[in-house]
Amino acid sequence: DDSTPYGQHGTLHVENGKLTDADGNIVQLYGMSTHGIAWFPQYINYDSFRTLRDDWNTNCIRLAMYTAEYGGYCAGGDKEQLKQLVKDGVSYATELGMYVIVDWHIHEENPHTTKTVAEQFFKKYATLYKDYDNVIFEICNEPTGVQWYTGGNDLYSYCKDIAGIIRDCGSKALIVCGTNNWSQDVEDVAQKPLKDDGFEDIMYTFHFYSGTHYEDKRQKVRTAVAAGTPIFVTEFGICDASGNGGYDTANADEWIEFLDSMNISYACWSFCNKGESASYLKTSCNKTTGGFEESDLTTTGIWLVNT
Ligand code: IDC
Repeated sequence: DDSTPYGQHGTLHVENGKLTDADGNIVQLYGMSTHGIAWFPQYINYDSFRTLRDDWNTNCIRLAMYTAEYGGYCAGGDKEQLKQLVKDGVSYATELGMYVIVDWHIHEENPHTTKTVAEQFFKKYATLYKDYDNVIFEICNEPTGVQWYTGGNDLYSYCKDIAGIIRDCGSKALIVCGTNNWSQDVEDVAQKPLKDDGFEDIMYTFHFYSGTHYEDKRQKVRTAVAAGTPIFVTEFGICDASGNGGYDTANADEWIEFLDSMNISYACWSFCNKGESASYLKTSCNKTTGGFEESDLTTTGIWLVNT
């Protein structure tokens, strides 16, 4: 069906450091990230995703599943509920022909800590979705305290092992690897990219919040891109890095222009009504299935619609 994003672009690949579609044309994904699905499950529904696709002109949705915090998959969260939300989210996105990122939302920790659980998780979902070309696996949102490459228990070894499991299950899905320091040290990947081990269709993530991150961080991205590292901004915000505080929309515009100039894909944090700057919806907005009006939206929501 040519009218949907997946219908138009089909299977994604990485070629010469860029994301390409089934015809080999460079493609950019842009869209939305949920907040933690454990805390805001109500936005995972067909009509809300259709609104994001049709009214907000996006082609991708990221399902953020925290691992460590209370309610997280490895921290007392209701695993059955979380798995059901992932399945529901993937199935609505698939029906709508949208790309969908399954995000193992490591937050401020070394992913090796919960690697065994991650292995089981990705084994299950890589097998289940091996014929779903619209599914993207993000295998560690924001690692900290672990270098990309040391030759030991580094991020590279984590990513290589998880990517190996995903491929062994028969999945050719696009895989997005986290980078050290809240997914900012993206320039380090060039020392040892997974493609040198024969892996295909692997990208690396860089995250920014425009109220906190400026030109020096853009320089990191430029350095990485110049080295041939394929980048996907799976999360950004237009406020400060706490998810709250002041906005910098002028810097956000500069970031988007910068990413567009390099065909880098991006997803904005976050689709919920929590009382913080990053949320698209005001806390007073109880709509969860679309029909959002300007009065329902925060500065983030309005900026995103306009962008
Ligand atoms: C924030 C949420 C906030 C929550 C906090 C801790 O906005 O409501 O209390 O996490 O769970 C990230 C992370 C993302 C953060 C976001 C804003 O990936 O989980 O969400 N942020 O701080 N990296 C940089 C900023």
